[in-house]
Amino acid sequence: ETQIASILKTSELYPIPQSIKLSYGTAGFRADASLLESTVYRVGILSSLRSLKLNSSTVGLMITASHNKVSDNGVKVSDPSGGMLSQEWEPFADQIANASSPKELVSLIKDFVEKKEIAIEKGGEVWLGRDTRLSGESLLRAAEIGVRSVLGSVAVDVGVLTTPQLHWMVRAKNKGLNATESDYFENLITSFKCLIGLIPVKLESSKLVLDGANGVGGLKMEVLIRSLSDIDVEIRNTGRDGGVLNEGVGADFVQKEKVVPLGFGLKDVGMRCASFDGDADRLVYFYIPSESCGGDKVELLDGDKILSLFALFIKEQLNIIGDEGKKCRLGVVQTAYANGASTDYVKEMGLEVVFAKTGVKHLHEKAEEFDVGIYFEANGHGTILFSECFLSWLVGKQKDYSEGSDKHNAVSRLVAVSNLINQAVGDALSGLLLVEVILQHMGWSVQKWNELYKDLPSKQVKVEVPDRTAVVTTSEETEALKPLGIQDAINGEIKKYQRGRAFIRPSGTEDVVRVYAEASTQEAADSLASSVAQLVK
Ligand code: 16G
Ligand code: ZN
Repeated sequence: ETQIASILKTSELYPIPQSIKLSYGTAGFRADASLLESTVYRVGILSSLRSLKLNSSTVGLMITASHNKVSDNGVKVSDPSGGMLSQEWEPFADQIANASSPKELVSLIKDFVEKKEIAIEKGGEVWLGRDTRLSGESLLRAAEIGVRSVLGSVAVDVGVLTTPQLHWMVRAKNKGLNATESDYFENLITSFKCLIGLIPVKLESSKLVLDGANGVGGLKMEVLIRSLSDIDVEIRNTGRDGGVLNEGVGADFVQKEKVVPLGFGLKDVGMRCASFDGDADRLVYFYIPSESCGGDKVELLDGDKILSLFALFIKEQLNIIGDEGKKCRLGVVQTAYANGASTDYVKEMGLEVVFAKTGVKHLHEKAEEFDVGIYFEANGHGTILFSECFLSWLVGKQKDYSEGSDKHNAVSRLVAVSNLINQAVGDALSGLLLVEVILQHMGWSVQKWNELYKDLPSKQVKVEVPDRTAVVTTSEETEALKPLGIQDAINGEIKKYQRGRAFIRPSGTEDVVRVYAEASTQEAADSLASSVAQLVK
């Protein structure tokens, strides 16, 4: 009874705004920041319950709207594993976020607690992080009040962080490891240095120019590079020079528009450049090919290219280990958005490729089925997962092989990669360090890396429709099952183009249907995209 009173009382502080319908969607709630206090408060309650359900393990609550505009904000939950909130709990998240009165809220919670047999006595623990958005401060207070309104639960403000830092810290905490932000940095520094130390022929490395999207990632990178030699990074768009978060900058902008972010131009022709998104869970690389292109078009190295580089490096180490290394099931997970040329490339390397629905939680799940599973979305979100079993095999081999032998070095590299790469979730900081060390290992420039394969020209458009749920796709989103007949019509268009491929899917984050098309020339891809868009209208 006191529990119910507690929630009734705090929920009066956070009335739900009129006329807003929220959905947890692909990766949490997002809306104009001014509308979100009641939502974040309620997600605070959910996080406490999630912690309680899992024996008071630590749960993470992140306040960010990622690559979206600065006036937006959002909230998402990290499960104790460091992965995304279990999808089983998403409907409950939707229900309570939309509950129209304190009474309805309390009754939904009561039913859920009974159904899931959650014991409220012990108290849960929730770690709260936020990105650099100013609206994050008051939203964080709302989250704290939500967490604490579940009696006995504690809220820990872990400050301004990247999304992947919070996921990493939650994962480490629940594994009983050191889990502060400085432990995160320490871990990156140690494993990076280890990989650098294992480079066979070390050349002088060239400068990298980083676009921090005027967000949290650039700031954290500044801290990180203070402790790193062997890498020369110039960071632009830190947000301190008056730039606005995600406005004309960042990984999402560069990947979608294929033009340079603000602060980059002719002076950077040929330089190796990279962009983070607003909460630093996405990474893309690019370079400006030549002055003759006007200095604003970029050659993009997207998530698919990063994935290909990682796959190549890991495969090389397994080959060095020899027959025993070949037993490792190395696989790749992509989405329908992956450039067809990248899929061909990893298949030719002899790797297994599987497809997942858009959204990190779907890729992550499929990558867990391999000994080493590499997943990436073309937009730059991805990571590498090592199975426990394979990792302990590697650690055992480190003892068997003699120190300094090729096999010992290869095994040590793989162990270091497993520490460097964030296994909770895709992480722009750790991904960047891994790209940098692999390029140094290979002795490659960004241009050389780009030549692994040539992207097929592609085009994306969005179509506004009265009801996007009318479009239903197969589980891999490569084909539309509904509206009836539309897939046949799409296939009819595809047939007209050399290397043509196209699909439609309802967005998980916006009220639109997305169209993707690729073909052998840019003109053909554009034209295929527009004819498919016509079919959707
Ligand atoms: C979310 C997803 C991203 C996905 C995008 C698709 C996470 C952390 N983020 O931003 O991976 O690519 O949604 O958006 O899962 P869409 O459904 O609107 O195309
Ligand atoms: Zn993001």
